[in-house]
Amino acid sequence: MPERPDATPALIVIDVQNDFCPGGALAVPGGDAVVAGINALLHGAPVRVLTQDWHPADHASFASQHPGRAPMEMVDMPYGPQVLWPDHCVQGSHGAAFHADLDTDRGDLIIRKGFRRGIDSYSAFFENDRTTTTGLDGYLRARGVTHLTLAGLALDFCVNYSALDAARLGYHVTVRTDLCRAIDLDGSKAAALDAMRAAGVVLEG
Ligand code: VGL
Ligand code: ZN
Repeated sequence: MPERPDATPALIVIDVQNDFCPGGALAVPGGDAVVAGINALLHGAPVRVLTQDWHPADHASFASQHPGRAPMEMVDMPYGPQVLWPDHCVQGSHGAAFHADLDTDRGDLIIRKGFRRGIDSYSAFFENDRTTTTGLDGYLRARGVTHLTLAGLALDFCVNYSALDAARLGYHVTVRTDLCRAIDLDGSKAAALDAMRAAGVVLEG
């Protein structure tokens, strides 16, 4: 993406939802600790996007849909390997709602993802087939956005995939690691940090 003199930065807040916070169905350790810092960022950013993991109750990423399989096991989907998760962020449920203290009123746009039964969507930009778009790239381009700051949950899944896609799309990407928390499944946190660094993502915090 060409550099513009009026380069507009956007804040992308990833999946700060009840199910990823302590007590939730797919709780990320310390997930709720990011809320206050993200609220502070929301007050300063010119463009503010929130993402919301938003699955039908029979979503194919749920272990409950695969008889004999348990959460955190891997399966092969038509689009590649997929972790099986506990049921989480079911559309309209309390678990899918944003953390009550997150200042969602500050958001310009909410991108919901993972709403197609057969395909998971970690990234804010593309579903896990890496080609089905969420529409976010078009929105950001239309608003002249060139620089992104990402924060939220989980560092090693949705933040990581979003940051890698954003870098691939040509955005300048900063991840506020102090305002993220990781699931850390089989070394996934270290792998995510390495992958983001290798893609030119700036890790801050
Ligand atoms: C996420 C696993 C499944 C995330 C979403 O927000 O990182 N992780 N769905
Ligand atoms: Zn999910």
